[in-house]
Amino acid sequence: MRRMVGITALGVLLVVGLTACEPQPTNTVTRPSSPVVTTGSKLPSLVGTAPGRVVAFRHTLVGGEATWTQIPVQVDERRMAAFGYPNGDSEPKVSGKVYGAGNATPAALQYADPNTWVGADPDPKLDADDQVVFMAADGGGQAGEGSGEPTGVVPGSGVAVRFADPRAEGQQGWAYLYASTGGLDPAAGQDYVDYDFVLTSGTYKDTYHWGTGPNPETSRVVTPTYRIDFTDRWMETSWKVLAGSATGVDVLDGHKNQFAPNYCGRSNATFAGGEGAFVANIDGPVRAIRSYIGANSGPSSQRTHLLYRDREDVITNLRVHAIPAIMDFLDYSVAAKGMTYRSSTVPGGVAVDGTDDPVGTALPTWESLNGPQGRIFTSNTFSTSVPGLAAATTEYYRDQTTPTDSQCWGDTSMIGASGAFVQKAIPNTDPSSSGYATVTAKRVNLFAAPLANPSKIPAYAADWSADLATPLEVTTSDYQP
Ligand SMILES: [Ca+2]
Ligand SMILES: [Ca+2]
Ligand SMILES: [Ca+2]
Ligand SMILES: [Ca+2]
Repeated sequence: MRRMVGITALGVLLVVGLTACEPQPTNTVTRPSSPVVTTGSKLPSLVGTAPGRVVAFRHTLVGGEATWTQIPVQVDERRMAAFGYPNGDSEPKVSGKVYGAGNATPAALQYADPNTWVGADPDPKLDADDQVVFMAADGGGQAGEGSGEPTGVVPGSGVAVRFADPRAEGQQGWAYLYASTGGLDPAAGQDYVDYDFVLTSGTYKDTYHWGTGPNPETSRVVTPTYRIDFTDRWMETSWKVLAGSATGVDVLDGHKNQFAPNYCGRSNATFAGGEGAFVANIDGPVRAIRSYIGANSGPSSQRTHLLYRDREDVITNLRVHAIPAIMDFLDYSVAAKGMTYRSSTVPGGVAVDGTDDPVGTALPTWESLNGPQGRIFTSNTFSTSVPGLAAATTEYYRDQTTPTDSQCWGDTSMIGASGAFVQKAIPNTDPSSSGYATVTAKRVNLFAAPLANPSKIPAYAADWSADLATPLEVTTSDYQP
């Protein structure tokens, strides 16, 4: 059809060009764990649509016939909110400040949540700063001329979202976002992630202790691939890989932060024991979001967990006065014994067995644990305005049944403990002081079935971490059927 139009209306010369531009019929991006995240600012024709009416489709040719299939999509609304400060649990609270109280403080763009003091987005429709997310693997090919539109949508409201892999020439896919007429579920009958936020004390707004913790939780995220448990803000204490033949035991002691090895004056336990507040707890079909602030004298320091079907992204925004150094590492549990630790600097691997190993201090680009318990890839990167931070960051590694360094919290051993030690004084990062620096850490954890041939892990993990460093390129355009 498209070629005939070209010949009739535009002449023979254009036929070659149009043939070269034939719509690509399938999604050729091979990043199954990657989300595609865009914002309302790139979807102007959908701005003003109720989030519950934003739906998505893939287009594929089946036997030459255009076929539209609905795919899960999620709108996560965002709003500006002041951080505030906890003036006391009984202090009257207002929406629009993360702590619900406190005098004038800086504001930041936050995920909106009517069940926290951040509150609902003042604009209840899709607006420029709201995020729209679907999984790259759910995309399809490009809908060519004559493909028509899916049923159940507002005619002419479609936006083509193209996502391309900058590491693989020509690998690209598409999804089509639409406003529905009201009869379609944006989840498309799917639910990739299940998040239960459970405070032991009761409902958040009624029972949280903003001024002084702890605030115990039995919260957890479950997907077909993994389960993660959280026992408080900053306390991520259980990882179970559920994919394939993984045994499903809890291999994690904790995701840990300290100023330095063997120094427990500040740790996740003291963060949870100090002041703090939740930003958002969101459980959608595509991802869950768990975001909170408050780490002792950094009351606005923030951690946001973005939990997808196969992967957890942990974003940490340091907002604190000058500190001497910082660590971010994973301490595994005795149940991780029998796994093999590998990294970009130790690709051959060492045994996770409670006996120390010759792992150097060069910071790796990826780390991995693999064994009958499951497979974990992790990537830990920092973006910062502090000069020389990367050069001063080294690998911290301990595999000791009886550790020489204090545990600070958790169990009594350090099993395959591995991560980053920023051995550099960090200037003030608190935006309530002028002239502040920025430090943002991003740790991405991928969970998967045990790999039958673990010698392939270095190649797989290197490719995965290179993908993380080179995100999909996302472009949007109005779709004219
Ligand atoms: Ca908004
Ligand atoms: Ca909105
Ligand atoms: Ca060992
Ligand atoms: Ca431990």
